[in-house]
Amino acid sequence: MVEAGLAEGVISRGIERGLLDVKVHDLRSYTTDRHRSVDDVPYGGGPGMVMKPEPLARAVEDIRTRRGDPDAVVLLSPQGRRFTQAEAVKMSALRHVALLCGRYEGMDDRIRTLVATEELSIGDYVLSGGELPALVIVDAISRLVPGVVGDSRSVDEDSFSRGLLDHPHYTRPSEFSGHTVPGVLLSGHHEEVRLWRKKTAIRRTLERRPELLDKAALDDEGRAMLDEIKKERGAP
Ligand code: JBZ
Repeated sequence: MVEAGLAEGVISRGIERGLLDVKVHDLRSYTTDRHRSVDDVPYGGGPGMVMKPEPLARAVEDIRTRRGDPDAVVLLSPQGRRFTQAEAVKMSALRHVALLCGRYEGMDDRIRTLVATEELSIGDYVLSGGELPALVIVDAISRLVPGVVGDSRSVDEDSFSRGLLDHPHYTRPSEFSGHTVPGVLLSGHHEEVRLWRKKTAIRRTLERRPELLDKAALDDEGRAMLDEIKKERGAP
């Protein structure tokens, strides 16, 4: 699952260009028993299986030996703090990150206390393992590595780097199914386009994710736009 995700899109381009180096470790190759078991029954009983600590600990030891000490050993788990764009920015400055993916009902907690340096979750929904969260994190970090995304202006303009939702986008044709493109975008007036995009981004954020506006660093112009939008909408 992880190899398939790494072989596509932005991540695979970053790897091809030598800007990223991602290695997947199969926990079964760190087992010693005949059945190559990575899980066992839970102490205390109950349904489901728990990941054994030894294969994970040996895998991280192998990483330390072959590739040097990681700057962070991140355990992916629903109990972790939320992975946000701010976390992605911090992690993109690190040289070497190990991501530990669980399967089954969970992991022996001694991996968290003895091996991991952080615990992260990508969001509040039930997943069957940490592999997709790990890919999400690799994708978010990779696009912040200089050169991975062709045009760095796209990265700077990405919705959450400004703390706001994105403005609407349009391309040709100018009329589709009876719906036209906002005239300002066809006008060629760059300053008016800039103002329209900024205001629609703020309006959408207010309508859909108002809590983001509390943290967004709006400049004087943005705050004036927000006041205007609130006036246009009438009493809250
Ligand atoms: C995550 C058992 O392994 C899991 C299961 C669910 C899960 C993770 C790992 S990481 N959910 C999340 O990021 O929310």
